[in-house]
Amino acid sequence: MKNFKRHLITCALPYANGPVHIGHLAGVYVPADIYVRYLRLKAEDVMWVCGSDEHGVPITLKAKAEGVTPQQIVDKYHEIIKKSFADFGIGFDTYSRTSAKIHHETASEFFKKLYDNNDFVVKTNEQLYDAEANQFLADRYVTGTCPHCHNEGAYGDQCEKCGTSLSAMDLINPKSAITGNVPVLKETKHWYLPLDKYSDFLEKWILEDHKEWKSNVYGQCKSWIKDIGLEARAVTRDLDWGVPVPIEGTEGKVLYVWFDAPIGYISATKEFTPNWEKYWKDPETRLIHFIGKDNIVFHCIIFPAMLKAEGTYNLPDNVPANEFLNLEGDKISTSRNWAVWLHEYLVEFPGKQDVLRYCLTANAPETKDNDFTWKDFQARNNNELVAILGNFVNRTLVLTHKYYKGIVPEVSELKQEDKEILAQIAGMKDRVESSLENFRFREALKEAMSLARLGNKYLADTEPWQVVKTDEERVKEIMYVALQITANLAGLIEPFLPFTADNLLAFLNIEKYSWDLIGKPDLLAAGHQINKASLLFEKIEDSVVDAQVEKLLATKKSNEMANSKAEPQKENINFDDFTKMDIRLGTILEAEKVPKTKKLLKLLIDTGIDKRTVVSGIAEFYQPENIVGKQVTMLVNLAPRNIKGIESQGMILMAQNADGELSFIEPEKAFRNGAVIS
Ligand code: B3M
Ligand code: ZN
Repeated sequence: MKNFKRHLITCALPYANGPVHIGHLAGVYVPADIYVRYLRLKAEDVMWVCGSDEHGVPITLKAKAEGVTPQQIVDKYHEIIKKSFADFGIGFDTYSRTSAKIHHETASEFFKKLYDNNDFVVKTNEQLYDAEANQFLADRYVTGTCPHCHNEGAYGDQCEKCGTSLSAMDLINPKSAITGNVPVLKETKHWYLPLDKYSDFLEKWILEDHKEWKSNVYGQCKSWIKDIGLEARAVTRDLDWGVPVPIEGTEGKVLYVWFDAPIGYISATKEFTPNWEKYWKDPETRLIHFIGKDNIVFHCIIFPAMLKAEGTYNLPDNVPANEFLNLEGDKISTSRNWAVWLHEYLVEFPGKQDVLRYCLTANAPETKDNDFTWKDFQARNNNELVAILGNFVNRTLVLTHKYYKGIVPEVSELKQEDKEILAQIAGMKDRVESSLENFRFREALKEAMSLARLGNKYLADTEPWQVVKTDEERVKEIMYVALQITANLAGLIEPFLPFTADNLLAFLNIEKYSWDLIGKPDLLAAGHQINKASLLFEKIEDSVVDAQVEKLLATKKSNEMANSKAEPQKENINFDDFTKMDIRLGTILEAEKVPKTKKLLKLLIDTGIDKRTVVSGIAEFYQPENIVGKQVTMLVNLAPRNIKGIESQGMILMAQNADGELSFIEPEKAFRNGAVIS
């Protein structure tokens, strides 16, 4: 690999139409943060930029739904997102936003330059138009049936079910998301970036020169270039929210959000430092984009084609995109509220940022989609952070206070076996480093944790708490070694667990030190005084994670209720048919299970007319002892039927949900038994 002088790291700009969740962290921001922290510890010249993506249709739709302006939406979420990142220690050099003036200027200039160069092609064609709303239906303004998987809720830019990227005209039975109307066709003029012209360049640049890219990224690029084929892409839209097209006579048109958003990386850098050009234009700078897999085509194909056309910028050297993180077996979704929101997590688990960072890294969707479960979260906390890392550090610090009043003991020559233990640290550091250089963060974390495992095993093998009874000199050596391991741990875990590393440095009473010191067997000098310590991690009880699972189940339930479709209506009947049915209120007097059946209860009902027996298939949903005294709705003139040898004289009316669950229909006021329902 080429040796670069400096690094420019970007992270996908999150849409400011909702808060950020664990999927964002795991896919993009935690790996990037680990990488940047590592570079900073190495004292590299690094610039890390991000910001909110404040344009695009989802934002205008959200504003419409809430009855506010798009600006109000982005103002609100920009702050929430920015705070969540800061709270989790995601330390961008700058977090900007694409509604900023400097961004509008930068994106306009960029477009103008390509326009003046004749890099675009202009096309006039028919597009979907909502005549009532007086608006073209770009992207998510239109929904319909996906031509590939027949999902009825596909959007004009993408089908979320099968992942295919679509154009609005591909949809079957398109409908306006504004009025629900069937759109009409209307001519409009747009500017297109002719990606086909860049196909040869992209093929060489990616498929030949960047074979080192992650296989999921390389594979997707290959499929775009070789199988799907590159076509001209419209870079303007008929919308009133975005960067206005900087050409005369284009009122009502803005730049396509995916044209302006990646330029946001440039404007953020420009806003941050007057020296921005060295990060973007000096070939000695290494540009790396951290993104999720749905952004690959934009960062590996479209943005590079834009940069190539513009001509003065560097191209990315790597794009380490991750796959998706699921939550308890289901795709994370903002609209279905199926997510663990960062701002909510912090309220429920205050101070436990590193526990989440740890789980998301240990379980990162690096090569395939992965699942976050609360049980795994608990297990990793209790069995790894508490039992391995926390336990080792705690034992070392407590014993140092107990035996030496917190002073690192003086030792003469270390034993060979101790030297060998300490010598292992440098090897671990090298392996962490090489994993990080290859964007293998799970592997890197595992290797860093192996230092804590080593420390734990060392204490278990040497048993200073036993040896102290017989050989005080030996205990000094053991504690000296354990303390050196602890100090090294503070450095090695910093990229992954920055809050824990800070605590540990404070316990050890030392300043943050640079990466090249890690691996040294004498980081803490004899005679150094350490501070009082507390526990780094605490156990998470079953009840705590159970409550989180319950919360998700409640979400699932309410989604199902919201989404389940009513059955189609039955054929019409006339009024006489209806009046033949005698429906009354009655009260359950007795209830018992019908032996040898799973579903049946035998009920005695006071119908107001008489007391009679009814067999009802509700045993899976109601316990006999809980329903005595309940008032129910009952069809009393249903001809008696024999069920399991019992004569059932009528039928209790029940409501049924999509899962087949049954519910009594109770009157809103307690009327007398026998009251007629009509
Ligand atoms: N806002 C899409 C996303 O959040 C988009 C990323 C832009 S990066 C330039 O998935
Ligand atoms: Zn589909």
